[in-house]
Amino acid sequence: EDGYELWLRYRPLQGPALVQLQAGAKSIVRTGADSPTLQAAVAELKRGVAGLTGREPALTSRIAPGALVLATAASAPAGLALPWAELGAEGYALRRLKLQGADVTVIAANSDIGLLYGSYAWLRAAQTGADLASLDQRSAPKVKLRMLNHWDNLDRHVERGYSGASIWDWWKLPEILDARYTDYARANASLGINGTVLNNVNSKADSLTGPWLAKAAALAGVFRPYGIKVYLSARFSAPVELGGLKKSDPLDPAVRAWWRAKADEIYKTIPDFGGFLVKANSEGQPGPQDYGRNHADGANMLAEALAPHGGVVLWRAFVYAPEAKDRAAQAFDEFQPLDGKFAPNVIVQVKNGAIDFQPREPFHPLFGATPKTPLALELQITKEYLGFATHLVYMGPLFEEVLKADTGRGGTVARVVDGSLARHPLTAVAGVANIGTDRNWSGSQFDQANWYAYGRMAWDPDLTAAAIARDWAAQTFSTRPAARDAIVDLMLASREAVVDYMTPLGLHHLMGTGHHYGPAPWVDNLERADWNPTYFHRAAKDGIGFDRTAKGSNAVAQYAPSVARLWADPRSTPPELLLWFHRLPWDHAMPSGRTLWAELVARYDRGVATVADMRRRWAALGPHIDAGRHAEVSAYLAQQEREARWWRDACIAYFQSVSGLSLPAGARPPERSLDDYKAQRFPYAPGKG
Ligand code: BDP
Repeated sequence: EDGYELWLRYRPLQGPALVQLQAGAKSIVRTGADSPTLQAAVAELKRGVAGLTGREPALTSRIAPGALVLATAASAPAGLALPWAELGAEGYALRRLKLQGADVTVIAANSDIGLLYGSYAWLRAAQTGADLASLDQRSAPKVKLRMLNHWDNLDRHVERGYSGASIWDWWKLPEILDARYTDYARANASLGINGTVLNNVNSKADSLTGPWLAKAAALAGVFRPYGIKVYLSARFSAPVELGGLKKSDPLDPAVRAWWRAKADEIYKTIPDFGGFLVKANSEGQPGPQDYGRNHADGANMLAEALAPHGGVVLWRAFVYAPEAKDRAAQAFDEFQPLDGKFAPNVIVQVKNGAIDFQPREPFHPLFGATPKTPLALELQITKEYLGFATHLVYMGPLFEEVLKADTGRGGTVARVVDGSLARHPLTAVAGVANIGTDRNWSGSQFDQANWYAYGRMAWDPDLTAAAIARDWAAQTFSTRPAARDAIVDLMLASREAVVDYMTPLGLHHLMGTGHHYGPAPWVDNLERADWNPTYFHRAAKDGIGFDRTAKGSNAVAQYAPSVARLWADPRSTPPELLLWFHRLPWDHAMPSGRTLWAELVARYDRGVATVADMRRRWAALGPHIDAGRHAEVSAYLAQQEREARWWRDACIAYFQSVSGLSLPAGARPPERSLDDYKAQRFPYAPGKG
């Protein structure tokens, strides 16, 4: 096995699970009219059952014992009573029941796409050992737009991509449709992902020209049966670059007319086009502020162009200027005052934390602070700051941590994002994809789990990382409970490990310049202060940490009072976030009884030890995993352990050099000198912009 099949492997079941499945999937009955989406559902059920039992069920129209019956509310056979209204437009019910005297399994929904989602859910139940004889499940997505954001350039380089080139073979499109596009759609539909932004947020205007729209339309055609809409990142200055206008001022009528005409053209080519994602006035991208306008002016102009067609604008809040006194505070300062100023088809897309996809950040203070504006949560599935594809880090716990965070403004981040807190009908979640041309799609076997966990949580933000890991491990590696549970334990330990060996105790952005892979806490000479690790950790002889209390930048005051009160005081700040909010002396007493310095060293050590332990646990799983994938993961873990040590040693050597303190008793001295670590250069690291 090489991982290409992802979690849709459908390997033969054994024992009682096999007997049960054989009895419950003898035939497939379609009650409604045929459609490409239904064909996809039937094809997947056939493929899945054939793989799991060795026998492909036939498609018939006769309800007989052991049938799998696909029924929509409109096509439901007589006698089928279900809580249809609760399933909504995309939800499904799976139920074992008696229909016209026959014992059958019903996959029910209000729409064909609901039936497709239900088919995947039923196959998942079959693969993960659910009791099919008493099946009774119901699920509807809590978030409306469940999106992947591809940071794919038109030359197929993927910004922050660690799994090969872009899977969009632009040069050969629109004529040549790679079979991967269909497998991509299947994988996403199996999770409920229903939107994909094809191109990088650092975008080129070319993607909005006729030839490129034709390519996007070809992809949209492949994805349509799977319920996935295509979106594009729009370059704000396109009216100048493509339209020959003098400026792209959002209040200029000529500019507005250009975008309206562009939207009309797009919808002629792609009738169900989703809309635009925009990175504006961020890291050098053009935007409304170039003309003295604000983000709402810019977003609303695009929203006006898309509105007649039902399109939406996802406007990113990832902004920070060199002059800001605290990079973490700027997005809130710029966007919170605009609450209520955005058009109804605009969603502001906010990263999970206020800095930048770090191994750990407190939730972004904008969540809950803009009740009149729907906010999308942007997560980064590709592990730019968490060891690329080589380090095994299961991000489920990171996603869960932010979704469960209580904003102090009436609910958790999940309740902000799913719109229930402020009653927004338009809601979205976005994940920066980790997908590329590698056979295993994600650069490593375990990085598939991050795509999977993202999709499952986008559908249901209340799922736990542990439950998702169980499903994924069973579908991907082994249905034997002991093996599955051992894999899950290893996965669940991995996120805290990376925090420990990279940036413990609330430290952040200590990564090497540009590539963001290895440690470089010493860097202090970049063009912008807020790109320097020294800006973020502020370590010196007298202490370490970024003071975001009233004595410092006061960014903590952007949180709701109940949260701000806790985090403004080092005694009530959880150790995990301590140095994010506070600058403290090295001998500050920690809850563990250690000094801050000793605690820092202990956490770095713990991170390395956890990776060593993950390696041992994986080695013990050898007999349960196919040799190819087992060996591949083992090799990656060996590299991860070596690099966890590198992180630990380089950071400790550096912090020791500024603190002047000796190592706590018994701690292992760094393997090499600080100068050695500093001298390392990585000019050809993958994924840079
Ligand atoms: C940063 C990445 C950069 C992205 C940027 C963004 O390093 O490549 O363009 O985020 O989100 O973390 O726009």
